[in-house]
Amino acid sequence: MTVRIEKIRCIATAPADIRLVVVKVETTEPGLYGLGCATFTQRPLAVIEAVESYLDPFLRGRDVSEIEDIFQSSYVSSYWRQGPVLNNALSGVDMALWDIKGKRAGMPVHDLLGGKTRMAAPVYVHASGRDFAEVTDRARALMADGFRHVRIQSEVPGQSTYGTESDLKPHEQVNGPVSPQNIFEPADYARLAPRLFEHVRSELGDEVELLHDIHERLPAPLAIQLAKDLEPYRLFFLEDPLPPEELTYFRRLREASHVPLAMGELFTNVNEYLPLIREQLIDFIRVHISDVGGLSMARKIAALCEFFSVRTAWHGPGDTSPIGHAANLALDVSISNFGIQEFTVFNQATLDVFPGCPTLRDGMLWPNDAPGWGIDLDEELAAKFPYPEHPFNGAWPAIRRRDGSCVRP
Ligand code: GCO
Ligand code: MG
Repeated sequence: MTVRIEKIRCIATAPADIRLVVVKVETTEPGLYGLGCATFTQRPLAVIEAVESYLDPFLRGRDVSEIEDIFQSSYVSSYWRQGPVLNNALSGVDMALWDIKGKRAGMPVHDLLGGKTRMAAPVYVHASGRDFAEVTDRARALMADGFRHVRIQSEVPGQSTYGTESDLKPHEQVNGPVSPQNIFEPADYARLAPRLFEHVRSELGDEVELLHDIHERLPAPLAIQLAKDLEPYRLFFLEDPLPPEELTYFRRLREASHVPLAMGELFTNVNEYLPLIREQLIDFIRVHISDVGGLSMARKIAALCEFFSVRTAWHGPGDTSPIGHAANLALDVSISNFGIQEFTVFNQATLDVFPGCPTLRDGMLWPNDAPGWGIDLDEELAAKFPYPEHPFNGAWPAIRRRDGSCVRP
């Protein structure tokens, strides 16, 4: 019997104080529903509006089995397309439909995708600190916990440095003159980062895999200089060296340095990642799966990358719901060109709100074998973690240079 979409709605929750958006697709079959990640933490209310005011009326009554056609028809239903708001809305529905398909088939999503190519996905986690010694200590503690891949970031003294405690918090509204809270000077950071790597390598040896995220904060010539300066330290990868606005510069970066490059958490449009993959200008694709439109889109990207020897490193920050992490993981364990998985450890409240989360053991993330994502959402509990108070609903305040000009991103 045909099972149809009855209603599509959003659940807004913040069990780790980070705004998450989860889409629930309810069906005509009693008790059968699917969950999808639609988290765009800087603009969550816009995504909720896109889902509930546009996709819900557009898709009610559709046969839940037709995932690809639902994706294609929703995608063009706005005529203008491929931005983060609409892609996240699409992703919420798309992942929920994969969840439903898995539940109907009695299979986990990784089985629907062809079955396991590995038991679990090695992950990298973050070690950051105020100075080199603190970063080293934290990395050492993570290694003792079984992690073999660690991203290291150190604070530029007196500046707001990405990936460290000093980074401007979303709730800190700094609109006045530059201050230690919001200042960032790219050249100071670009001089510091190689010294951090020299220190950490000499302390921790060669076996641990080290990663680093520039977070698009450097003008292109400085990004090239940093990529060259980091070469002696054998990085697993250097992440997001340039912003999406400067993709034409990748060719020069590639010619100048052999550091493995990972790129793409900000990508939303196929014409951003396609040239980089086709020309083998990057080594790892790290799009945020909900920002490119969901699992249907990401699995095509993974397949495309396989033929160009580009490996995956799906974006896995705290602003990904456990459903989004499960989608990352379903691909990780079912494709051949998996590279590494970024992971942010779930806090207890998240584990309680989302029963069935994948588990972490021996530096790897292990999927469960329950049908669909194998993850549920306790709506009553989720309601106990509303979005925290915030002057502009999660949007980021500006980071500025000494002269007051705005730094990307
Ligand atoms: C990462 C990312 C995140 C992003 C965040 C934006 O590599 O994990 O850079 O820290 O900044 O996901 O909302
Ligand atoms: Mg990043």
